[in-house]
Amino acid sequence: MTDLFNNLSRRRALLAGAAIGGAASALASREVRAAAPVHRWESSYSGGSAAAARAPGQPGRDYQPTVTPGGATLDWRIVDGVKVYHLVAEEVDHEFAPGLRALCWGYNGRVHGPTIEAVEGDRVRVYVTNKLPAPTTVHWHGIFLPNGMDGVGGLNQRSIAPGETFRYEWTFNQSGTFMYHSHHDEMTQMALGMLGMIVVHPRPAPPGYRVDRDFVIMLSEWKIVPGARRPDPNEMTDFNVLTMNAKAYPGTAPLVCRTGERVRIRFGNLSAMDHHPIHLHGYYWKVVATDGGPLPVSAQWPETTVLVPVGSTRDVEFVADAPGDWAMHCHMTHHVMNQMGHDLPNMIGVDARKVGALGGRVVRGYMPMGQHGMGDMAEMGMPVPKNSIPMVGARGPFDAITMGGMFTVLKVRDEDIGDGNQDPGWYKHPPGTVADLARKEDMDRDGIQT
Ligand SMILES: [Cu+2]
Repeated sequence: MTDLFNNLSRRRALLAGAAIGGAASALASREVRAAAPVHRWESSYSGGSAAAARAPGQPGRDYQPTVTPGGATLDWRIVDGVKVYHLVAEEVDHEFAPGLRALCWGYNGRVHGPTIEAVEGDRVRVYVTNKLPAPTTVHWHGIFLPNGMDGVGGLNQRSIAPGETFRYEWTFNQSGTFMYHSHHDEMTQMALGMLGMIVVHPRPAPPGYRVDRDFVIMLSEWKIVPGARRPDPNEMTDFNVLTMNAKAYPGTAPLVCRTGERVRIRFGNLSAMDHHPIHLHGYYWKVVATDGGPLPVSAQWPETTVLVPVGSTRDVEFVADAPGDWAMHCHMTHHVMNQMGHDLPNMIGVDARKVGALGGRVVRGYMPMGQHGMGDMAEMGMPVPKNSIPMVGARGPFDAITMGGMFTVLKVRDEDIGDGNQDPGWYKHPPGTVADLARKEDMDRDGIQT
């Protein structure tokens, strides 16, 4: 018993010593790291000084700029070797898709805010002006910075009152895909759209880092009651507008690239409650990084669907070697619907025409589920209430595309696509490569009886 007690005491003493020693050595290593180049795999503290900063990274020379389809990249200017950015938090009348607008909260006239792009070693100063009627802050998700720059209202700073401008400043001592968002009244402000992406390019770029197309996509979810002017931040489960860069299909921008190009897509997810498994048709990609940094090559894994959990980023890479129009979407089927009412009665197999007429007399604009499913609605071009979008459906090159929400198209073309910012239209399939009515002689030959 005494031995056991002694052992425990000694163990506690050892642990205590280890903790003190550990803290001291951690501090020491931080100082060493401040002077030496930081290894990309290690955590590092950028410190409050500009000592570790390098000359501001320049597009073209130090990095290939990213593209945020349907969005934008934040402008900056250099003042005395520091990259200066300005975010203005404000109300924005935002279009999610043709026919659906809502008064959201965003940055610089956009929902979501523009992508902040920088290079490892950049000293950055971000001014945040609050033009909202409520206090706000900005948190820089995944970024190593001095604690007082972390942006958690009340904990790291006082909140930015309406009309005030705050200054945030740090040195990027890491590279990767990160995010920013309000960290004051998070539930309300994030549900209204106060999110954005951050991309920090490595310097120097390691072998294989440069790609031909580097896309940035923020995933989020909203509750917008058909006809309402504002998203409802109180919703916890029943989201009805699912977006990529705050656009719902058919409002999403396509990803355009040329056959053979190397492509990276950086996904971030700041949805309130849902993770999104994003699936690309026609390819597999490699998951190469998270918001914790790049994965060693030996740890990268191939997938056709990458799960992007809430509060995370995932970078995927592939070679776009197959021309065509390839669907890319969240694989949760309710996340590719628009303004779906989830308390609809199940009408599969029911003659919906009679019920629809009855319902229309009681509730104006009543829309039952189709007798054969939701595809009926896309086919019929169902009328929808003012300021709302059909649950499914956009016109495709063949007939209705019965998907909405978190859906877009990767358009890979053999021909010149310019800077890739123009939609090249629908893919023109080589003759004989499109699924179509089976010919009788083929079915006879193959023993297919119908
Ligand atoms: Cu989803």
